Amino acid sequence: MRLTILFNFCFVLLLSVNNGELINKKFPEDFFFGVATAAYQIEGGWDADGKGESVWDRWVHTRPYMVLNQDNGDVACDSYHKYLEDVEMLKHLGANHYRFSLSWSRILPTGYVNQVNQPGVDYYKNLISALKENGIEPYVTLYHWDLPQPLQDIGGWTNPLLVDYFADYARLVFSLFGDEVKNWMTFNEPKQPCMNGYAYAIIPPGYVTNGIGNYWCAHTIIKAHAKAYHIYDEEFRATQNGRVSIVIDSVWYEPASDSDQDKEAAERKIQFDYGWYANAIYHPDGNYPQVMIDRIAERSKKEGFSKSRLPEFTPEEIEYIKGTFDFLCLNTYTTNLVQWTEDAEIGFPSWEADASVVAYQDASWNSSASFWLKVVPWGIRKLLNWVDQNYDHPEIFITENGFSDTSELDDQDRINYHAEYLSNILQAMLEDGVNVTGYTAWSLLDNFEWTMGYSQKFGFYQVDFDSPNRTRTIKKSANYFKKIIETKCLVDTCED
Ligand code: PNW
Repeated sequence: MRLTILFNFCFVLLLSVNNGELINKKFPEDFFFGVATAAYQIEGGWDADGKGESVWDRWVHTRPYMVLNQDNGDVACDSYHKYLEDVEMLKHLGANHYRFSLSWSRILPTGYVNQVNQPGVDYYKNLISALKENGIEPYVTLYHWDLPQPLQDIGGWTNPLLVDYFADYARLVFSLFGDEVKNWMTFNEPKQPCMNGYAYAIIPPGYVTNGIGNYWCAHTIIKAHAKAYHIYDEEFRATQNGRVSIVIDSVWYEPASDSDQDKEAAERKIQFDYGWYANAIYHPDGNYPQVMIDRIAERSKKEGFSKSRLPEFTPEEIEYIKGTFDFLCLNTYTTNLVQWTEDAEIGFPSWEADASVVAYQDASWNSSASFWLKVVPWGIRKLLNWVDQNYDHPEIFITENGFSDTSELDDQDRINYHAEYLSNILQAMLEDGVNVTGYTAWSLLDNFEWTMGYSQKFGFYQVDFDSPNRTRTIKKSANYFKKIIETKCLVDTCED
């Protein structure tokens, strides 16, 4: 008996020092486990029952070659018609919450509140009721990149008028669904549409305005978020009692070496990347990170601009925006290494030149099907600690984390990914004191992965995109995740 205990003790010690092994402690009983999706990636029904055209509809129909295999989201997983099957899958998983997004154009076909599409409203009402009937908490994102095309036609997110049009939309959905929905996220990962849409032109609206348009895109979105938050606060919180936040994504930026220069470069990079969106909202002082303000002002001047390319918040705006969150929502998938380098020469302005650091991934890290997604479980623990320390120990809810392959039902790599990332999250909680209250796996089911079409699979359920039925089939990882939700434990048996 003693020997076995001794043996077990050594074994446990061995496990805990061996990076990649799993913690055998339990997540708290009230920890939330769920899964996420987004409207354009799963719904289909792109013009069904009065839905208006979004920028993604316009993009895939006019520039089909911009998506791998010319795939599009016209039908996607057909969740517009098959949402009850999705709810059945969520029930099987035992999900505590389901994070999904609303299609703005399905509710407001013109983007403006002058015309409400009742079948669109009913679709979300029905989905929300089905979730509530099954004890699954809806976590609802207002904007997951599918801007109504008419709002793009007046300039999209570079037009400050969108602050008010987004606010109108937010007020409407709070009033329509707020009795049932208690967790709201205004925007999903604004950095992705602002960079990929306004700098790199690989997603809609396809602009090449790096160093200017992407900064304005972010500026408008941050203000729109704050306005929606204040509307909730002033008009809905007292009766609806929910909470509102914004989802911002980041990779962890690890200094490539111990040198002070690499450490400074890694810190600068996370401020330019995550801090760009997060600082104004989550930091007790608000505003953009000082390093961005200073560097962009200096470079703009040298470039001959009359003022900084980074828009300015007025002191009133800084006050109005800061603190507009009830909990912090974080998406994260991977890690980059960062090396210091000489500042880029003055010339063509860009966000990259403004930051002037080298970021890359280690070729030895395990891969996924997505070129950007290397498996680096320890990175999430470091990122959580960084967020905890920089933003005054907030409640952190992980709103996305996941792994892509090219389609396996026996998806052991996905199981390993979630297990190892969750183990590092648990260490951040138990050993470092970070306040993480939820974990949302991307994704419930395989879906339209933007520029990569249907080639990269993130789901716990496979979808047969060749079949008109969009047949769903459970993967091995779904049952592993189900077991975690049931037991709050990553291994066979956990310490009590
Ligand atoms: C997220 N990166 O995007 C999105 O919220 C989802 O819509 C998407 O399907 C999912 O992650 C998987 O890609 C990201 O390069 C895209 O670090 C790229 C990165 C992060 C998130």
